[in-house]
Amino acid sequence: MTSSIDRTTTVANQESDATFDLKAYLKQQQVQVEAALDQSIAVIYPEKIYEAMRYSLMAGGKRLRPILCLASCELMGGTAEMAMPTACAMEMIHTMSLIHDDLPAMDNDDYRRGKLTNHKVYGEDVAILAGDGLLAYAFEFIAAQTRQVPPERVLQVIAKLGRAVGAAGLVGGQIVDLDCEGKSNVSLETLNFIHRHKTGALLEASVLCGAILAGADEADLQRLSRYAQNIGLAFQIIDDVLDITATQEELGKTAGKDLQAQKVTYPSIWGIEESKRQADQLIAEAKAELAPFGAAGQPLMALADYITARKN
Ligand code: GRG
Repeated sequence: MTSSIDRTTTVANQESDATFDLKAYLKQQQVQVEAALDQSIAVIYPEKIYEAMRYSLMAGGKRLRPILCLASCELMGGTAEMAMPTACAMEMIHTMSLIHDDLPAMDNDDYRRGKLTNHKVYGEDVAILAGDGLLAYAFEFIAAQTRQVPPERVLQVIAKLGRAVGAAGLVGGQIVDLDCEGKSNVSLETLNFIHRHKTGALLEASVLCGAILAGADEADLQRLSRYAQNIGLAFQIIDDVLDITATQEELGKTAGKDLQAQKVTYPSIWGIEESKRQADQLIAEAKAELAPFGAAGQPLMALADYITARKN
């Protein structure tokens, strides 16, 4: 991956078009995604598990991964309809990773998205199963619900997502993160490994799967991959900064957890100001990748800016 973390480069700072209304775009996309998610899972027998799955899935959140998936599909000439089942699957998997991450055996958190965590409401046993249920359903949902896309592209999406979620992705990042708990000598290289996998892999899969569904060629996939890897790392750097600077109300989860656990984070290595500078540099590099797409790249360009401008 190319990143300002490992090298120093001068990047032309691509500006988002001032006429692009990110707030309105996000609102409109969030409404579409919320409606599709709401339709995606019905509460049937055994109600307890479907209720627990829906509790976390419908608890809000920025819906960034589905929105990235829809935006990259549209950038590559596809439609929102083609990408919506995959966009929903991204959110199902993201939500399951949050449920499991919040468990006492992992991060042990009581609040998420401004609500009690899944295990606090339903118990640990049900929360584990709710996560498992969402994970399995995500793949079923893509396979069963995707329309107007050639089957080989759907297969490619399922393979890419499986890789992003497993030991080569989220699970691999999480295990190294757990290994680093209580250690003060975690290197920048290890920290980057953790977050490229734990956070970056699903953000990248969201962007790439949207593009694959639309039939993007290899050169565009490479370009979008570099865009996504850069916004993924910037996202985590800002997440670490917000853990220090934002309140519990703003975050919807316990603030100051990293400091409390004496976790090695980007601000603990670089300080807050340098962390923000590194994130800005990564966002500039991400946006530079979109230059060849011209005005069509505006939504992904503005979403990159949102990564560093967000308050939660
Ligand atoms: C994936 C099989 C499988 C198991 C889970 C627990 C685990 C393995 C991985 C941890 C993944 C994790 C929780 C990464 C953190 C990612 C992150 C920065 C989450 C916050 O994302 P936001 O800010 O949250 O987009 P909202 O609530 O807005 O969606």
